[in-house]
Parts: sequence; structure tokens; C-alpha cells
Amino acid sequence: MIPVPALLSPADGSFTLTASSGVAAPPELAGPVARFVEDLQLDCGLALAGDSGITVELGPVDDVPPAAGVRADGSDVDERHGLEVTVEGVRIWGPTPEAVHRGLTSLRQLVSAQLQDGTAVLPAARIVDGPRFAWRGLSLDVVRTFHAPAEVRRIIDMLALYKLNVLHLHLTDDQGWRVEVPSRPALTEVGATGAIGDRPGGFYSLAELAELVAYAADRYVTVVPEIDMPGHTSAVFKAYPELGPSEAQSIDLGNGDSLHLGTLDPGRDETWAFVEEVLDAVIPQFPRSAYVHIGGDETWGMADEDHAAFVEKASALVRERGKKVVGWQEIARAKLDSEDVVQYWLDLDIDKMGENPDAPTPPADLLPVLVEALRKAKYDAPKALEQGAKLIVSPVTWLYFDRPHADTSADPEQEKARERLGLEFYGAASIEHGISWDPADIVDPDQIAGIEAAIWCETVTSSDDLELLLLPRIPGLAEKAWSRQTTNWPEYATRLAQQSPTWRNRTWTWLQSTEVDWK
Ligand code: TNX
Repeated sequence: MIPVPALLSPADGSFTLTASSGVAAPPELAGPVARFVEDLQLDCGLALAGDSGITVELGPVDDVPPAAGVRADGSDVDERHGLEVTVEGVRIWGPTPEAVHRGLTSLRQLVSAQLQDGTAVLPAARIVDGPRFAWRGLSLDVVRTFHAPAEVRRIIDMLALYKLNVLHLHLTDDQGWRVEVPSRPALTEVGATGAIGDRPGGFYSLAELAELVAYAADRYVTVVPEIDMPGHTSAVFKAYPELGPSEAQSIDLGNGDSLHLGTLDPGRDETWAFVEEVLDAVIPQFPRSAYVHIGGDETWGMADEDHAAFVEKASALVRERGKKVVGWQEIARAKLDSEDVVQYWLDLDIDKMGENPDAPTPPADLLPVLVEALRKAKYDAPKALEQGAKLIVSPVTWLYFDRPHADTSADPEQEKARERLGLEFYGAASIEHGISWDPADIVDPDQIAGIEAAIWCETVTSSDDLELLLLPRIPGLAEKAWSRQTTNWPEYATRLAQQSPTWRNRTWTWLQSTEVDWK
């Protein structure tokens, strides 16, 4: 199983599950059970047609500690659960439907790993499990390359299989605006048309977003929207030039991409009319999310006072609408509320570059604007913590899935794709690297809101590219976000290898690393 469970005690005997097995459940657990039956069939082909063998019920679990951090849905839903296999059958219990859903997710993995010729012999065991952190997510860039709803649903399925519970949608950036705002039609008619280079644009209609949010909620995944501001707003200026600087500037990065300067101006009334309209259109589409992500990152060339003024006012507008604020670490330079959540990403110490073999090594000719950004970034996390805010841990070194893969692929075609995927600047990272760290070494766990990886899509041109960077990294993310145990590579590699039949059945693309003995 991935993530590895908190407590697992093997027992004697086994129980055999076949298509004539089924799930006995009280009515309040019908939802998670229907989801389990459908997902199990997609994972491994086993279509349960009976009504017994697996029993699910509501009941307390307290032999493992509760999760630390905050939940993106703002609730205190308990995900701890038990799963027992005896010679009589399988029993799963937990205090909430979500807890039972997590237990059924474990069972999906156990059955898929054991299934042979329509029969799964499950060894008797007792598992008691629960997450280390309440917010476990992935930030998905749908701007640099637009990912259609069907592709996003595949990602939601991947997250759910590994008990991840947040999809953070990076909906806006310089290269495109990806969310319909009915009162501002040019945002989608003009702002959504591009992506990086000559890639096609696109956007989600309000109805499509509502469907995605419901699809995710059905899998106990909360979709958190990000509207990135006051920087990364070139698409806004393309649609509404009156909101932008008189002359938008950008620096060519020489790789088909550029660094965009120019930010929304907190001193102009039009800016705030715009921000309010966007929040009023977007917030109702995300009823499950207690948070709105306001971005706040990389405001190249903006004065610190203006950035702080912007963040404070935008945050107030979010709170007025009943939501809490999450932003990239730069928002810690403004006055925060202790309920705000700050996403820590820039863990590159400009003065110690090259000293840490795990960390990316940027080139010596780094643009001055980047050097300045790195110098300031050192103080962001301490400033957030001083203000009582918690951190979402997303360090580049461990959780930027747009780092190139260091593992080579056994498949020559895939090997070609691997060589062009990921930002060279960051240096390559292996799958083993991805599980060789502990969040507690980065921040005191009491100050952690959650764990989130980020996939930025500058080098991603298709859904195959996207999945190749995500898999097999997503299970590693889950292991760090859910489990308290230290993971050791050879043992983890065995569990990882068992995932591949499910990925094949799901038609998910994954890096067929030569370091893993795939099934
Ligand atoms: C930094 S991380 C960015 C993104 C880029 C990413 C590439 C962050 C808040 N901003 O705009 O896509 O690096 O890894």
C-alpha cells in the first residue's frame, strides 16, 4: 500500500474475494461504497456483484493520533479508519463517510495487488490508519498548457487513489486566463486564447468548473481555486489594457518563455472593481473550498509597499466573502491573519547555492531580478510563522514535479520525452530523492498546514507529458503527506512496483524507471 499505513498487524489465514463478493453497508455509507465498486473495477477489472464479504460501518478510531494542519474544506472531518481482514471477511470502519472512503481506498490497492484470474486472496491483517497532515495536495498549472476537463479528471483520480485530498487549480497566469467571468467576457475571449509558445489556449466555463468540483468532491478531493495577482497578470492586461501598466515589459528567457513584468495597481479603483467581479464569479463555483488562493508571487519590479497593500486589500475582499486566504510565500511580506495559510516554495538559499546536493543549482548568470527575489524569499517563511500563519510545505527541492526526472525510462520513446521534460534550471531529481525527506526537517509539524506538490507546465505539451512528470512522483508525495514513518527506498520501490497494473488499466502514463521492477 502507498501511503504506508500507521499500524499494520498481520494475522493468520486469509479471505478470498471474487466477483460474487460485495459490500454490506448502512444507507449513510452508500456513496463511498458505490464509488469503491466503480473504482475497483477501473483499477483491476473486478466487478463486485454480490452483497457480502466486505462490511463497512461508522465507528470510532483513536489508536492513531489525529491529523495536524488544516483541511481545505474548512471542516474538522476525521479521516482515521480501521480495516480488518479475517477468514470471515473484510471489515472497514471509521467515524465519518470520508474515513470509510479512505479505508475502501486501501482495499482497492490491496485487491488490485493480489488479483489473479478474478480472485484476490487477502492475507488476514488489522490496519489502523490516519493521515499525518490534513491538507494533502497538488497544485496544477492549467495555464502554460491548458488541460481539458477530461484530463483534469484523470489527475483527480490519481490523487484520490493515493488519499490526497486537495487539487489546487492555478487558473490564471501571464500566458492565459482559464476561468469564465461572465461580467468580463474579454478575459476568456481574449485572455484565454494563448498559452506558452503556439500551444492552444482554452478555459473552463462555470458549468465545467462546477462539474469538476463535484467530480472531485465525490472522491473527497477539494478543489481550491487560485487567481494569481497582482503579478502574473499579463493575460488580464491583454484583455483589459486599461488595468495594466502603460507599457508592459517582459524579459526573454531564451527558451520560448519570458519573464513578465507589470502588475495590477492597488492604487486604482478599476483594479478593485475587477478583483471583486472576479471573486464574485469564481467563489460560488467552489463551494467545498474554505479557501481562495490569491497567488501573490513573483511581482517583478513592484514596490514592496504596493505589494503589501495589494495583498492586504485582496485578502480583506476574500474574507468578506466568507473564505480564508492562501497565497504563495511572498504574501508573508504583508500583514496576515493567523487563519491565513502561506505556501512555502522557494527553499533555494542564494548564499548556499551548490552546497546542498539535493537542491537545484541555478546557473551563475541568474538574472538580477531573480537574485533579488531569492534574497528576499529567505525571510518569508519566518515572517509568516511570526504572524501565526501556518505553512503549506511545497519546497522546490522536494515537491516541484517540474524538475526533470533523473531516473531513465526503460522505454526508448519515453526516454526521448523524459529528456525534454522539466525545467533544466532545477536539475534532475530521482524517484528515490522524492521520498528521502521529512516535512518535520523543514518546519515544526505544529506549524504545518499541509503538504502540496506543484506541477508547472512550461515544458509540458500534452497530457502524456503531464502524467509522465506526475507518475511515479504522486505516490511519493502521498507517502510524505500521509505517513509518519520514514520511507526506505528498496522497500518503497517494491510497493511502487505493485502500482503499475492499476496504472496500465487506468491508461495513465508513467515514467517506466529502470530503478523499479514494474509488474
Ligand atoms: C515559479 S512557484 C513560479 C511559476 C513557475 C515556476 C516554475 C511560483 C509561485 N511561481 O510561475 O511556473 O516557478 O517552476
